[in-house]
Amino acid sequence: MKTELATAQISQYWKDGFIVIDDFLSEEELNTWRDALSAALDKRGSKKLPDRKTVGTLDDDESYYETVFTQRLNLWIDNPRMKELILDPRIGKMATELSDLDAIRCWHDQALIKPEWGNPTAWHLDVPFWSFHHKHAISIWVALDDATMQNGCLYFMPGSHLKTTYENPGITNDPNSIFDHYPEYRDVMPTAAPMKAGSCSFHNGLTIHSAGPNMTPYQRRAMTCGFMPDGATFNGIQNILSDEQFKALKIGDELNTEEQNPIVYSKG
Ligand SMILES: O=C(O)CCC(=O)C(=O)O
Ligand SMILES: [Fe+2]
Repeated sequence: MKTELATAQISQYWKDGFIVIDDFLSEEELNTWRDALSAALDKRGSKKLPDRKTVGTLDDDESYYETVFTQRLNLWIDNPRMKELILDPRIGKMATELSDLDAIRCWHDQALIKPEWGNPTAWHLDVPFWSFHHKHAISIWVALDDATMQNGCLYFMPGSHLKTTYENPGITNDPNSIFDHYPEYRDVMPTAAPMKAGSCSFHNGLTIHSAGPNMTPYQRRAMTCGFMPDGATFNGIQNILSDEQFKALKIGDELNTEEQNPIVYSKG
C-alpha cells in the first residue's frame, strides 16, 4: 500500500479539495480487497446498514437510485475482514496528514457498486448529509475496478471546498440540480478522475463531486470511507444514526463512541 504523502500532494489537496493516488494498492492487495468486499456484500444481503434496510437521505426515489449504485454502509461493523482493510490506521494517518488533524474517526464506510448501464451519481457534497459539520471531513474512494470516463469515474469541481457551505442542496433525480444552489459552477469545467483498479482518491467533504453514468455492461466497484475529525459534535442530522442513537443525542454532543465512530488514527 502506497501510504507516503509528498508535501506537494498535501498542498494540492488543500488547493483542489481532492487528490488521486495512482497504484495505491498492490495487485495482491487489490485481490484481497475484492475478495473481502464480495464476501461482505454476500453476507449483508439487501440491507444498506447492518441493522436496517434504508438510510433516510438518499431514498427519495429508490428506483432511480437503485440504478445509480448499490450502496452498503458500515461493512466494518459486521465484517472484521473489511474492518481491517478500510479502517487501516495507515489510511487514517493519510487522512489526518491531508487534513492537518491530530486524530480521526470513522463516520461510515461505504461500498458503492455502480451497476452495468447505471445512472450518473448526482453532483453533491458529502458533509451536509452527515451528523456533524466540519471543514476537514475527508473521504477515501478506492477503485476496485478500473474507473473510466465510460463506466462512471468520479468528477470534481477543483477548489469548490473553499466556497461551499454546510447547507444541504440535497440530491434529486436531476443529477445537476446542485447548480441551482451553486449557479457559479454551472459554467465550470470539472476535473475527471479516472483511476486504474487499486488507485484511490481522497476528497474533502465540502468538495462538489459526482460520477458519470456507466455506459458499459460491467459493474464499477468502489470501497470508500468517510472520516470525521476527532472532537466533531452532533449537528441534529440523523443520517446513518439509528432512531435510538438519534434520540439519545443532543446538538453539541461529541460523537466519540468506539462502537459507532472508532478512532482510526491518532498522532498521540
Ligand atoms: O462512487 C460514486 O458514484 C460516488 C462516490 C461519492 O460520492 C463519494 O465517495 O463521496
Ligand atoms: Fe460523495
